[in-house]
Amino acid sequence: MKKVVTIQDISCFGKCSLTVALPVISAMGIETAIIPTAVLSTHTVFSRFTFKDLSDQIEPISEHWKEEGLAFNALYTGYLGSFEQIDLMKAFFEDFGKNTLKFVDPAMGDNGKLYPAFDEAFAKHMATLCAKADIIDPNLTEACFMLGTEYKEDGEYDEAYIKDILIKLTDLGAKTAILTGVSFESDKLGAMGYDSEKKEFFSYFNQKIPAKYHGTGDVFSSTLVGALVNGKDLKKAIEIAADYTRESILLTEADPEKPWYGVNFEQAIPYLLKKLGK
Ligand code: PXL
Repeated sequence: MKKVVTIQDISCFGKCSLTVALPVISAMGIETAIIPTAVLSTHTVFSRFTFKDLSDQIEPISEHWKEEGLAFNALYTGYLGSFEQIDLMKAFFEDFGKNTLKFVDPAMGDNGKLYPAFDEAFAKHMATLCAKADIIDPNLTEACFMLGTEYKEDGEYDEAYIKDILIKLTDLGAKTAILTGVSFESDKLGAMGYDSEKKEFFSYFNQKIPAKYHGTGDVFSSTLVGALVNGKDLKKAIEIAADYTRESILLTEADPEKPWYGVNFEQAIPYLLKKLGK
């Protein structure tokens, strides 16, 4: 059985990070190990969330795993809470990253703003972890903060702006960069990527739903990792991830209670497995 390890916080309520990655990757038929970096009562967009840092557990867990000789088909990092955790991830990549997909989702912000816990210096430090990855998938906000580039809203940018950002992202050191939440036409949304080894751009767009929900980046990244580990090529994996994320948003919009804090990825799992050919 293929094995992924994902390293991010556990927000006990709110549907993001590990409470998305664990069920989604498991549903895709992959054993999913985790290292929780922190425990929060909710994600940080709720007010008054509790926060217990678990950074001091990362090294002992990884030391134990080294003694056990564990190995993974992919290492996937998401939301990280401190400079120290970013450095711990670099060490983890050194220890477990040989001949293994190293995937970094530099989850730090959206809609032109960083999440409450972060500032520009943190984004610059996250860029140093992106440098060690095979694939990174920031949204435009995260990319702009990491690069110190001007952020533009949908409708204000063109393909040349996105391509320039993609090249600069791979110049940080990652082989492939994928920008999520890209929209060149008002009714289309998707992702554009750049493979710096093949010097090739690629993209996938689907019908845009005019709604913003929390945790969609985590649904997208988890699905992308799951699809890649299932042997899909990058373009197909992006299509699966984008369509599953869209389906999760559609189901959320159809829910009379319409939670604002996360998407209905759970009831879209049959759709995901069909797309995956399972
Ligand atoms: O969805 C990204 C995410 C993950 N973890 C925590 C968050 C967020 C976004 O706000 O607050 C704790």
